[in-house]
Amino acid sequence: MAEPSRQDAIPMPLMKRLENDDEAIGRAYRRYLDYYLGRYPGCDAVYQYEALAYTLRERIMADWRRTWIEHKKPGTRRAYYLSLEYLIGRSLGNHLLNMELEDPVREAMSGLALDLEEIESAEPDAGLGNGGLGRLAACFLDSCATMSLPVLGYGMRYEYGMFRQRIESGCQVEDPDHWLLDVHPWEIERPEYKQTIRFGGRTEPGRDRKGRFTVHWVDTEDVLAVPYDIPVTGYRNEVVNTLRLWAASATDAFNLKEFNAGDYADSVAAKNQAENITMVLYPNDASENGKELRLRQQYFLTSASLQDVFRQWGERSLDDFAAANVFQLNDTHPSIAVAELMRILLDDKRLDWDAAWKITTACMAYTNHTLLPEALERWPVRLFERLLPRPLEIIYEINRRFLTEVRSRWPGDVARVQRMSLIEEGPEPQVRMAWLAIVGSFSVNGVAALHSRLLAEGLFRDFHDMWPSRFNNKTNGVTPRRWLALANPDLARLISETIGDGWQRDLSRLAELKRYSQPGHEAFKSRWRDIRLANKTRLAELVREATGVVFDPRALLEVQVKRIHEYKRQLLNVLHVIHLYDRIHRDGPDTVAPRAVLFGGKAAPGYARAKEIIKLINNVAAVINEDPLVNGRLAVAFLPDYGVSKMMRICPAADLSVQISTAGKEASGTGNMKFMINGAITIGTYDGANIEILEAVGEAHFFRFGLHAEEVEAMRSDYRPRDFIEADAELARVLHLLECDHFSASEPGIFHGITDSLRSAHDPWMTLADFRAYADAQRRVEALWHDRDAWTRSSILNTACSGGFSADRTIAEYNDEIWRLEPIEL
Ligand code: 26W
Repeated sequence: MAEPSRQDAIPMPLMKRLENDDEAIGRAYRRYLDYYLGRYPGCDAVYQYEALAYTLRERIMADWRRTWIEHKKPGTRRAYYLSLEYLIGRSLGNHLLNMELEDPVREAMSGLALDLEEIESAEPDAGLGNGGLGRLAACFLDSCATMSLPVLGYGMRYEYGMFRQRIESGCQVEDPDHWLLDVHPWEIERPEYKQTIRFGGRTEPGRDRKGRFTVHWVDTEDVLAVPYDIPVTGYRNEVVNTLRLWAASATDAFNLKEFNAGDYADSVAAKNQAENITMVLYPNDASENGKELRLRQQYFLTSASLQDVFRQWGERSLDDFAAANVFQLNDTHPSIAVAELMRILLDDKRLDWDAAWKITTACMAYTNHTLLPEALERWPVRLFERLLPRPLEIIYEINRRFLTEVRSRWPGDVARVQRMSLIEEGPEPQVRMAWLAIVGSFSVNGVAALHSRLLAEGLFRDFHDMWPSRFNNKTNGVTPRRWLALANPDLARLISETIGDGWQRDLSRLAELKRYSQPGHEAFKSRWRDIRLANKTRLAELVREATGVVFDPRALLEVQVKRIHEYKRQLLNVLHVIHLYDRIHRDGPDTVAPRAVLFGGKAAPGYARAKEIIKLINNVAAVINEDPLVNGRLAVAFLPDYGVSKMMRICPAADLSVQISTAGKEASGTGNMKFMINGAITIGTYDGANIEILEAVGEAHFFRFGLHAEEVEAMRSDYRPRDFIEADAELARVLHLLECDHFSASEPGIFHGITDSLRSAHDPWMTLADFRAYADAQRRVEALWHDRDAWTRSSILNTACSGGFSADRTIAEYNDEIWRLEPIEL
């Protein structure tokens, strides 16, 4: 039992807000630099950034405390976002925007002859995520704070975030991202709230004094979880929510045992093993690799967070717990929360099973982010048994009771029972984490309309049969603060001058821009184009510095940036690029519209094919960029180390957003939304949120192509790529160029693995089936590009119709239908 701490006994006093004028800010900055950091004005930019961050942080404190006091009020229902990933990026500019401090800070800095932009770029990206799922978590926190919702983020304080990517001889090379090495001024360590997390050991059944059955989990190896709080400011509403990240630390008891045995070195080694838990983010985004350390991470986050919630709950009656707390599980990664909440209620709080289960299933909600079977988490029962014997027992009991229910609903349906069991039988029995999440939650959602429908009809069908009302859709969204106001300040200013402010909190107001796409608004359109051209010029500089490739800012800029994966079909894009190159050689350079094609994205280090795709892109780029006949009509670049800050430079510049996954495979996509909001037009398949983007902007302003999800599945059993090649001489030539080593003259044969997979009847991504449709759609792109006014009109309409893709809309739906929180009033 936690002893009541002193700080809970004394009420938290309100704090005075600090002065926000440029003089006060300048003084505070110098105080931090000189007296706290011991640096002087000519120091490294990173210390200037650090001093400015502290200056800002102290200006966040008073609001942070006021928000916390509201969250702590006994009647306040709160939600907890449990996620192994938060892809935050930089924070300084975001806080400046939210707190309306851009002007005084810029002034204060220029008073010291410092450049704010330069200082901002010294901040390292907090890259605690792989891709879409992690960035979504960060966008959601931003929206929750902006909407004054009492939501706490719980996550992991990885020492090393997503690896840094370099390109060497066309290949990806990974460097560790030791982001905490320099400075991390945003976090506040709170060791007073540490928790103990148990692993291993065994369970001991017994009876308590009242004769009730008990289980003790004993002989465990314990690890400490130490929380670090990061402020999440709302947009101009004085709300500051909290992201609480856990770091692993060895317990003293653990060390002492070894130390007393006289083995100092072993004790240090054991300490390392404990602290390894939060050492590194796993860089896989689509296939789980079954590593023990990963399961340790999942349980560590989940147990620490749940215990932290109970610490705050204190001795209040558990009858009110479910009315006051709701947990949103970001994919199955934290789904062990179902068993852990049961464990706490049964073993620590001494509730009986039915009472505990009632609370658990009233508190948990699960979001699925992928249909790919290889991404579905399963853990070997044997591993579970060794690492988490008590939670496993609880899972067995959940399963026993659940299957009894299935059997009574469908008597004799043995196959159904096998399909639905939380334990997959076989030579190596496995725990199915998605099933655990569904059984233990009152809400299960997908992240776009198509995805949610496919879940209900496919992967989760049996569960949908059983509990149809549990399933729902929450189409993803992105925060317009970061992705428009911050990333594209010139466009943001034009929008505010045209329709007024307010769109930052109510993105549907962008619809007022529609009329400016009509004839008669030539001044607006020409400003729109000028801003986009300036953004493209800036991006071209970045591309040239990073790759040496020269992009003409006036060329059509086509962008595909996202994790490298076969289902996302970067290969289809490459095939088309080769086709453009072939057209230039056959018909002459003047027959194609001038284009710049930008790729970016990381490959999971163990995903060999994804790495080959990066190599292919770089080889194709090298040949095309060097070809004198091409002469700049077509330029291709792979921008290394794609991440949040790179995207903030990229999405305001793109003309064409490439979203070409095999239909039915991309759960939602969120990059597609960032491009749309900034006025790019999408070329895309009928997949994920593309469908909703198309519906919002209209067929005329979206280049749709390719098979639908149903057509893909119908064709799969009889997919004959040869037929497509034989029917399409242009496709045949593209494949020939690849196979005759035109792009691999000094490394013959290196791309045969890729071309063989494209030619295979078993290619799961059916890339060649969509080639012709894609090339035709790209012809439509060219035609529209030649009509400058029509393109501008479509571009404006894309922004104007993007209001529904604000994360604020998504969070409003989560709140109305799942969380049911009241906004706090300050
Ligand atoms: C177990 C390893 C692992 C790690 C991460 C498996 C799967 C994941 C994520 C589900 C990958 C991911 O980021 N999914 C993306 O989530 C986005 C936010 O909902 C969607 O927009 C993307 O379509 C989806 O691919």
